[in-house]
Amino acid sequence: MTAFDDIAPRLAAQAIELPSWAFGNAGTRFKVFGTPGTPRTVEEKISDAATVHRFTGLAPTVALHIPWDAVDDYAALSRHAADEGVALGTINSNTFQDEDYKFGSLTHTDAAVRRKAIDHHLQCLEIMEATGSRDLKIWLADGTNYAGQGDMRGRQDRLAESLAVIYSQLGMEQRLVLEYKFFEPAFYHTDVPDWGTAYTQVAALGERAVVCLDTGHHAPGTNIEFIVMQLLRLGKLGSFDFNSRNYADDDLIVGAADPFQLFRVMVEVVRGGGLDHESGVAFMLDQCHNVEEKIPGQIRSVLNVQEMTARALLLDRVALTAAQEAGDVLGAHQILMDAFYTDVRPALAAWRESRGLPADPMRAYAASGYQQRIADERVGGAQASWAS
Ligand code: AFD
Ligand code: MN
Repeated sequence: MTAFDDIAPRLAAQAIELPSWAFGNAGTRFKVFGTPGTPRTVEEKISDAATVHRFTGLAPTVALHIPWDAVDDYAALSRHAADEGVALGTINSNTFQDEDYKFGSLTHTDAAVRRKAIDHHLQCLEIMEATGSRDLKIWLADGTNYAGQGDMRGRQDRLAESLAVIYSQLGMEQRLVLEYKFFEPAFYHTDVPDWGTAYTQVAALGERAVVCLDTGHHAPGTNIEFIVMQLLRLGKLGSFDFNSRNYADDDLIVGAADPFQLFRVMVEVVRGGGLDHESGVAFMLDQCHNVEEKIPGQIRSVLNVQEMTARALLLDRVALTAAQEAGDVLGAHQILMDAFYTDVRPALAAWRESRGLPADPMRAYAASGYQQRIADERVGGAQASWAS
């Protein structure tokens, strides 16, 4: 039986990247609610992300979204992040908010539009040179709303050509991370709808092209942990965008809607070597919280990932394999459930204290006064939102 002390070193190495856009206002097409203290600038977003790291020790890097987080001086922004105790991470492109991209970006029939979208990604690569980022994350809203609206095969071919141009400009230490999503904002077909398409496209590019698995981007009932297993087995799992969903791409706190699914995902991550540094797998959050406060929402999220990772690491794999090979259906299931039902919270709390962190980060943040301070200080200016 694995004891908590045996897994602590692996937990200590865990790093979860926060999205800058999680700290701005978010909402739905019906309403975006603001809250006092919401950042107005990317610097303030980074300060809030760093606060999550300060209370949890789990979130040392912050992903940027371009052009929302565009600045004139990325070296200065990197210094600000370092002063706050974090570093800049993944650069997320955006070809879903420009009028020219109404009918597609990298897949568009007009070569000039495709060129514009490609150039945006090349600008992101230049930013990555300044920030020292490894990953260029590409999520495309490209798709159609009606049968017959577009030639799906021609779009795949143009996508492959466009991605190849971007890939050819990657630095030797950089990666192209292609994210799939089965629908929204397109409602008939999406050009990168599933892991198979993402895999096909990145496999054609080369070894530094990998797949991002956003846990909210699957049809209901999808066995997500099977995709985790397969992409790890193929060496093409580049990153996670963690969140949880009840219905679609709800972008809720990861683990909140279905902690058992998060546990099963982490079991396959551990089994497939995804937790090892050399795997290169990045663990990012991609959440936009509409009604809950942003910073505690992110703290809850990273703690959920930590808790399910701990439970997955406690799984008795020797006993499980023996039961599986013996065809002991209920015994194997029981061994997995024993790990899932292990309440690791007391051990995690004591372990945090032993490392100079608050035993209960949520309670410590609430008592810190940070929320009230930013509400008092951040008066005026335009609060950042998902679209800026
Ligand atoms: C939206 C997309 C996708 C992407 C994110 C940041 O659905 O998940 O990763 O925006 O661009 O959530
Ligand atoms: Mn995502």
